[in-house]
Amino acid sequence: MVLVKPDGVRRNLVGEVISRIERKGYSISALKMMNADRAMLERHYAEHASKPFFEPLVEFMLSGSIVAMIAEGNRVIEGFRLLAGATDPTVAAPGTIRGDLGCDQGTEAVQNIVHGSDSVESANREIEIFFGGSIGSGTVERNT
Ligand code: D4T
Repeated sequence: MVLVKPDGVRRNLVGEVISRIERKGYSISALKMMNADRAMLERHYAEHASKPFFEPLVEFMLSGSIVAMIAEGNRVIEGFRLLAGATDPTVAAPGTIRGDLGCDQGTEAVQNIVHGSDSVESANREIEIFFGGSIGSGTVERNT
C-alpha cells in the first residue's frame, strides 16, 4: 500500500509517483484520493504513538488530501521502498522519490511525499484502514 502524503498532493506529484511505480514495472490495482481522519491515522501510525513526532505527524497527514493506492508485482514491497528512498529526504539517495523530489522543510514531522508498507502484514492492515471494503465498489468521491 502506497500513500502520496499531503505534501505530494499539494505539489502535484501524484502523477510523478504513479509514473515511477508503473515505469518500474508494477501495476496499480486500486487508487483513491481522500481526506484521512484522525482515527485512521492513529491506527496507521500506532507503532509511533509514543514518539515525539507522532502528533505533528498526524496533524501533517490531516493537513490535506492524500492518495492511497495498491501497487502489485513480485517483491513490490521491497521494490517500492527502494524507489521511495530513505525516510529523511535530505539523505535519501538521488534517483529515489524522496531524494529527487523532497528536502527538509524544517517541520516537526518529516514531509517525505510517500509512504510504503514495510511488510505484507502491514500492507494488509493498511489496506483495511484506507480502503476498508471499498475496493471495487464503484463509488466515486471528489475531494476539493
Ligand atoms: P513511511 O512509514 O511513511 O513509509 O516512512 P518510513 O517507513 O520511511 O519511516 P517510519 O516508519 O520510521 O516513520 C513513519 C513516518 O513518521 C515520520 N517521521 C519519522 C517523522 O516525522 N520524524 C521522525 O523522526 C521519523 C523517524 C515520517 C514517516
